[in-house]
Order: sequence, then structure tokens, then C-alpha cells
Amino acid sequence: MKNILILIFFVLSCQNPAVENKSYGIDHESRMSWWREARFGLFIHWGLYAIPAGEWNGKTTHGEWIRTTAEIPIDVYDRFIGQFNPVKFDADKWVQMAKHAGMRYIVITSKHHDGFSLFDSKHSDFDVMSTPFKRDIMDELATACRKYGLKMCWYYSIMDWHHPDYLPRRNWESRSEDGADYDRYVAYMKNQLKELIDNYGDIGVLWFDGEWEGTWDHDYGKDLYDYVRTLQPDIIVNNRVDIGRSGMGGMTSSGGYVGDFGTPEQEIPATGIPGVDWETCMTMNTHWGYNKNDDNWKSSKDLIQKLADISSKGGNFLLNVGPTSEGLFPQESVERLGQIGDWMKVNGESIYGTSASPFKSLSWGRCTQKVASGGSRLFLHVFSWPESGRLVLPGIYNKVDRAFLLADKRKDLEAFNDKDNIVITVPKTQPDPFNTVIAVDLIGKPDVNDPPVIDERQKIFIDKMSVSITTERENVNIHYTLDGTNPSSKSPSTSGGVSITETSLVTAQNFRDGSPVSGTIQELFTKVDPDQGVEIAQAKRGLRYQYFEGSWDRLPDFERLEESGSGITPSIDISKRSQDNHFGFVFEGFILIQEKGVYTFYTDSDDGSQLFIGDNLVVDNDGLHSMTEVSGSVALAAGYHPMRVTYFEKNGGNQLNVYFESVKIQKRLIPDNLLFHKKYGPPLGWLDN
Ligand code: FHN
Repeated sequence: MKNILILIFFVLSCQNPAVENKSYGIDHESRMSWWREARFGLFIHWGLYAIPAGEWNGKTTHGEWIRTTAEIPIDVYDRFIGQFNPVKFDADKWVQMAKHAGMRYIVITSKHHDGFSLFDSKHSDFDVMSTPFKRDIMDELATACRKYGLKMCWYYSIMDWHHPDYLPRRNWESRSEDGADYDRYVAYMKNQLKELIDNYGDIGVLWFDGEWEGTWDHDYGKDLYDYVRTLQPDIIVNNRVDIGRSGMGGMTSSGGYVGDFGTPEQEIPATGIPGVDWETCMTMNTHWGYNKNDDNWKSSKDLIQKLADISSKGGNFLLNVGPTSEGLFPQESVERLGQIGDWMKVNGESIYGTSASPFKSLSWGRCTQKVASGGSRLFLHVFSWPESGRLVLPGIYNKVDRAFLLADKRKDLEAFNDKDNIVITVPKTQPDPFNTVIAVDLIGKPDVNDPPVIDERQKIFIDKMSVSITTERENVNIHYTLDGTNPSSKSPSTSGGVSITETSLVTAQNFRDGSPVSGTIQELFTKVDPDQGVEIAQAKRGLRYQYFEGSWDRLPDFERLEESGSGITPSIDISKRSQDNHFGFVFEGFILIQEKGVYTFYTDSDDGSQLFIGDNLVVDNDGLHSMTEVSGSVALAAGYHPMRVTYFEKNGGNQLNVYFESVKIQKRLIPDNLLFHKKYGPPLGWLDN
């Protein structure tokens, strides 16, 4: 009877900490379970832009953005309405191709940035019912999805280049902004979303996009997230409903932004992030919308290996097709969906419902894993086949119950432990040149050679500090040193951490029966003297601010610029501006530190920002970027400390949040009651101490 550890996966609440403060009657785990199981979906970008198919006035590189990239006036673009007649559209065929490919859900552009609704909307005449086609494509697709067991999901663009109430206008178009009412546009969006959620059966995901322009903000995003969840409580909503997405990397920066999963685009994160749901969306060639001249197709082998790579990091893969104006998938897409499907037919269980690899990296391929009755099952996705006939699984100590090719389950492969590795004897030639999957049933949960974790975000301390040193591995002892030398089984051991009073280069390693069973981990913790505060007579609440207008790619030297406004502000906020783009701020004054300690400051901004304490640049978050959070730590004595925050916004979203934390203060926006300025301070410019 095997001494079997029944593996229990504690699936971390795979969400950003602040994503959900209401349950709407269904908990997050239940809501996300089908999506995590699915792992693989079809993205469809289809609309009027399929008619020009990427070409305009002799330029052939346009895509779904053609209205903007070709600067087509709205009355000219509207003429496509009279040409949209995809007579070869067949929802069943589309859904069957997706199903064969192993895809479990379909996300289609119900409305892209051009504002055209691919569904019968009572709130817009700029919809499919105004075209010669006069059929509700979304209804036909939703019906086919139900028929073949796929989840129907909607892409919906917040940005709308057509609706008269949407702002801002494109900077190249002459259409007046007069009479535009953005809140009326938001109400229009909600009316359409109600149609999309109420009229087409159960909807899996609302995939928002186009959230990056300055008119959309966190309040709108949070409200829209709550609105759609109220309409269908178990619906899943991506993070582009709000403004917390960090660029094309797609993950949500902290700070309370909503969204159930991150949305990396055209890229695969270097590693997974435990406890965070994310989905990479990607084109098969280089355009989302159909471009008849785009022959830059990714191979089926590349796409299958990308699917394995993404799954091995705990993510979902949303692979795009851009149908033609006739309603057909391009033949190259059809071929790839077919070949992916052939591979998934044999190897799908190595993708569906799997979780991330227990290995940091594998030279020959990827790994996914699942709980299995005997402990755990690893799926080895072998891209590079070993000429030696021996596949080495490095740094793992489990006993193997059995190993076999997923394509031939009846025949066991030889597998044995060799020191720190598992070795599997494999056939001389690679069975599947795209990606051969070998299943390995382990006894117990994967026992890989991960070193202990030294988990302290602050690397400086004043008097003493407790450094946590932990491991999730079983049946090991952690040994450590404080002088940077490699530990031995004779070094001090710990099961939780160590307290230090001097600068220490903490080095730790896992041991079993006196021998190392992991590499080492090392972190330097430095003892520092706290910066002393300054005396200020007549301290008044609030910071001095200066407001500037201009266009920069990095933070300018504000002291050389003419201010456009100034005054005193109770908090660090950028609302005192007269435009949404091309502006900057300087906030100067003092922060009152009530207790000596190490403080970590954060700026979360779109675009760049910096934070100084005294002359010390503590946070450097400069540059052109979407919402991005950067932090830095500093040791401070109690008292008033000069603080300066600078910020600029060029184009698109604009947001600045400044947080701080210490061992006694949980991360929070710096409260107003800690912000001061000198009553009769010098003219603005760096405050002398
Ligand atoms: O601007 C869109 C683009 O057209 C496409 O829809 C992609 C797909 O995720 N999203 C935006 C670009 O990030």
C-alpha cells in the first residue's frame, strides 16, 4: 500500500486582493472554476473593418483600427454599413472549428472601437440590423455555442469613435465635441451591455477593452464592474473594465482596481504569478482584424508550444481569428485550428484544468501538473527531444509510480531517481514533432529542489528586524548563515526565520538527512540610521502644489518651467488641472512621521512620477507608461520630513496614487493629516530645510 500523500491544492484566491468586495451570491472560486479548467479560448475580431481588409489609399498595413490609422472621416466610414453582407457566415461552422481546436470559450467583438454593434441593438442604428445582412450575428453564435457546449463571451470596447457622446474625439477629426455628454455615453454602454447580457443566454466573460483614455477612470470602472455583475452575478469580467492594467504586460497593479483576470497582450509573462488569474491574447498573424495582405502567420507548432508555455505558467490562451467580410475564417487560420485540434485531441488533458509547473524552468520544454489519485501527475511538454534517449527531470526527489507517453498510455516508460533528478528512458525518435507529452505519476506532491524563501520586502532596518525564512517542502531542514557563506548541515537551523541586529547577508538552504536538497537563497539586510526630521515653525495642513501644461516623454525640470497654476492642496491629487493630457504637477511640503521606522513609499501612476524624501529619490517611476507601481524604502526618525512628488501625463489614462506603509502601517494612501507645508514658505521651488 503506497504511503500516498493525497495532494490538496489550496488554490489561492486567484484574484487581485481588492478585486471583489461583494459576492453577488457566488464566490470567486466557483465563478472562476470553468475558466481555469478551460485554459484555451477563441478570440474573434470581426466588424466593418473586414471590408477594407487592411487597405486604404494604397496603404495595406491597417487592421481593426483602420478608421483611426487611415483617418477616415465618420461619414465615409459609415458607408461600410451598406456593404456589410457576410453571406458565407455560418455560426455552426465557426463554433465547430473552435470546438475541434480544443477551445472551450469564444470571445467576439460585439462592439469594437469603431462603435459598430455586431448585434441587434435597440440603442443604436449603427448596428448589424442596419446592414444588408440584417441578421443578429451574436444570437446565431450564442445559439451555436450552446449547441456545441462552448461558453459565449463578449468583447466590448469602452472607447467608441462613433457615438456622439464619447470623448475625446480623435485629434485628427473635425467632428465637434459640442453637446457631447460622457455620462450619457456611459448610460448608452450600460443599455447595450444589458442587451448583451439579457438577450443571449448565459454569458461566460465580459472582455472589456479601450479603457485607456483619460475620460475613463476607476470610479467608472468599478461602477461598470458592479453593474454587469448585478445583471449576471457569475459573469467573469477582465481587468480592462478598470484602469489598473499595467500596459501590454496586462497585469493589474495594486490599489484596489477591479477585474477578475489580467490580460497580457501579444506576450507571455516570463513566469506565472501564484494566486493571480491571467490570460494571454494573441493573433495568429500580426493583425486582430482581417488584413488580406498579412502573411506573417505563426506556425501550428509555435502556437501549440505557446499554449503549453502559457498553461505551464497557470494562464489561459485566447487565440485570435479575424474573419473576412464574407464571413469566413482565413484558410491559414482554418489550417492552424485543425492542427491544434489534432494535437489537443491526444494531449488535451495536459492543458485543461492543469496548474503551473513546479519547476522554475526546463531546458527541453515545459511542465503542467494536476492532482492525481496517487499524489500528482506531471505533464512534460517535450519540445527538444533528447538524442541520448534519456529525459532528465532536474532537481526533484519524488518516487515515480509510472511514466508513459500521453499518446500511448498502455506502455510504461522506464523512470528512475538519479541523485537529485528523475530520469526517463524515451524512444529514440520524437513521437510528436510539435510537442510530445510524457505523463509522470509521482508519489506525493512534487518535491522539487526549491530553496527556502526569504520573504522581506524591506531590506533595511534601524535597530533589529525579524527575517522570515520558510519552505513549503516536507521532510527538510533549513540551515542558514548570516555572513554570506554557504550553510552546511552543521549551520544553525530554523523553521520560520531569524532575528538580526546587525547588517547581515542571510544565506539559507534546504537539507535532508544531512545533505543539501536545494540551491541556496541569499538576501542582504542593512542596518541604517534613520533620516532626522526638520523643525518647521508654523506648520500648516496641506501641500503646496504647482500645475504645469506641456508635453513631455519624461519628467521635466519643473523649476525651469512657467507654472500654469499653484496653491495648497489637502492631498496629493491631480484634479486641479484644466486638461486631461499634456500636464504635470509638483507637490511639495512635509510628511509628518509619527514613529521612527522604515517606511516604504509607492507611486502608482500613468504616466511618470517620482517621490523624494529630503534629497533622497525614494521612488523613481518616471517615463511614459500605463498604470505602473514602483516602491522604495527609507528609514525615518519621528518628525517632519521634506517630501516632494512630481508627476506628468502625456496621453491616454491619467492617474496618480501615492501610498506608504511600515511594519505598523498597512499599505494605504498617505492620509491628509500627515501632509504639511510651511505657513510662510519660500516661493515654490525646492523647500529649504
Ligand atoms: O486596441 C485594441 C486592439 O484593436 C485589439 O482589440 C486588442 C485585443 O486585445 N486590444 C486593444 C489593444 O490593446
